Formats: sequence, C-alpha cells, structure tokens
Amino acid sequence: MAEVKDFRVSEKATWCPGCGHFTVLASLQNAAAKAGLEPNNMVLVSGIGCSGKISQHFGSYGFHSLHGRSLPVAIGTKLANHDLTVVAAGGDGDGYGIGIGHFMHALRRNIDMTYIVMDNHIYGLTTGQTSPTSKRGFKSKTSPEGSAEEPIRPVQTAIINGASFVAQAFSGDVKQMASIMEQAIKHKGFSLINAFSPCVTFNKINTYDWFKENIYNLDEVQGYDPTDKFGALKMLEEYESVVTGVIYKEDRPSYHEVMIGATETPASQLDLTITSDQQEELKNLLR
Ligand SMILES: Cc1ncc(C[n+]2csc(CCOP(=O)(O)OP(=O)(O)O)c2C)c(N)n1
Ligand SMILES: [Mg+2]
Repeated sequence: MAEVKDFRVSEKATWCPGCGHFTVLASLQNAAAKAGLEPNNMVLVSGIGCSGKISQHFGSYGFHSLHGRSLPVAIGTKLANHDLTVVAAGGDGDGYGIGIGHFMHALRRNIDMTYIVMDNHIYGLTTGQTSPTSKRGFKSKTSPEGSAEEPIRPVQTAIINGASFVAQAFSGDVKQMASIMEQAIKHKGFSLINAFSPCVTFNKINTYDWFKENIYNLDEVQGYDPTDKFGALKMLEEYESVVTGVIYKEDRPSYHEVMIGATETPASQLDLTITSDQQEELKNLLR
C-alpha cells in the first residue's frame, strides 16, 4: 500500500515561503495515502496559476492543462477510464473566472471526481489582480479604488447546481483539510473543496490571521447536519466566506454510471473498432 512519501517528488515547490498552497499539497499527499490510493491509479489535473503548479509537485500521473480548463481534461480522463481516481485543482481565478462554465456543467453531471479550488481571493501568478472571490471594496492593481463587484458564491452555487459533496477548508488547519480531502476522494460523485489558501505576497487583507479570527468551523458546531440541504444553504447565507468543514453531502449516481452508453468496463478497455458497415452508417448520418 502506498505511503505519503510515494506521493512526493524530489523537486522543491517554487511557491513563496508561507504560501497556503504548500498546505494544500501536503494535505492531498496525506489524504491520497489514507484513502488507499496508488500513484499509478490516480491522475491530478491542474489549471494555470501558482495553484496550477500543484500537479508538478505531486507524485502521481498528472496533467498541467490550460487556464480554466482543468475540469474538461479531468472529466475526459474519468469518462475514458472510470477506474482511475481523478482530482482536479486550480485557483479561484482559474475555476471561478475563466473556467466557470466548465464548473457549472461538472456540478450538474455529478462527475465522480474531486475538485480542489485553492482560493486566495486574488490572481497570484500574475502578481495580484482582483479575482472572482475578492470581496467588494478589495483594492488591487485592477481595482485601485476598491472592487465594485459582489464576489462569486462558489459553495452555494455548487450545492444548488448539483454537487454531491461540498466542503471548505483552510491552509492554517492541515488536519481538517486532509480529513476533508480523504472524505471527498472516497465520495462517489462530484466533490468540491474550496480551500482558503492565503497568498502571503499579494493579498494583505485575507491573511492567515484574518482567517483565524473569522473562521466558523463546522466541526465545532453541535448538531450540524450536512445532509440537510436547506439548513446548509441557510447557514451559508451568513457564513459562506468563512465557514470550514463538510457543508453538504448526498448520495446520487455519478455520471459514468448513468450516461448514455454507460458500461461497467471503462471505455479505455473496450474494443471500440467500428466495422466498415458502421463507418458507412456514420457517414450517412453526417450527410
Ligand atoms: C487564456 C489565459 N488567460 C490569462 C492568462 C494569465 N493568467 C495566468 S494565471 C492567471 C490567474 C491566476 O489566478 P488564480 O487562478 O486565482 O491562481 P493563483 O495564482 O492565485 O493560485 C491568469 C489570469 C493565461 N495564462 N491564459
Ligand atoms: Mg488565486
């Protein structure tokens, strides 16, 4: 059975010292080992951003894709071979800006995969622009007078549109983050983990201290029921930007089990050769 060290690589990560993304990487390495995964049966797909570098620093199969495109690559991977464990990861800009369309469709299809958004409320790699999760009033290079926009609400969006496991974690709490990731990986269906991962270089507002002061940790809330959808949505009205823990979960068939042409054998193992008669039939259909 694989150990944490099997999910590590020899090169050092190039993130700034103290970057929250280090904790996301370490938590995922822990969670993968605890969930009983093997590096050769797992694929980590990432987008572009500081966060997107995670696939280079993780010891499994990986794909460093295009900006905002980790989900289509991850979904294609899962549908081609549903025996693989697929994890996608990227930033708040990557997932909720340029990639938001893919996010919406992955939710409603309940693809069996885990999506980790390393949410630092800023574009880190491009040196500090306002992102879709920056708060109203947030000052940056692109909003020097303060952002006039409301932030996206990724967690409520995920629940309303069909994600079957929704959680938030914080890079200041590696234990909770690793535990949430392990649960998400084991969950059958689309799991979103919005991970608060402070950018120590460009975001001087949403710092570790800011999160520590403001976090509302569901693990400490007695009687919270993550299977109660309306209870979760009501709680999020007040706490979405600071709550951590497992917020919502439900059991629902995942896409590869119910899609048209679903087979128990992964597509990658099927003989997909088509006969010349079938080729003719296809050509006629397209005429
Ligand atoms: C198509 C395209 N548009 C824009 C960019 C420039 N770009 C690179 S990373 C990035 C945003 C990064 O922010 P985020 O996704 O939040 O990741 P972080 O660096 O904060 O981890 C942008 C706009 C790009 N690489 N490709
Ligand atoms: Mg970011």
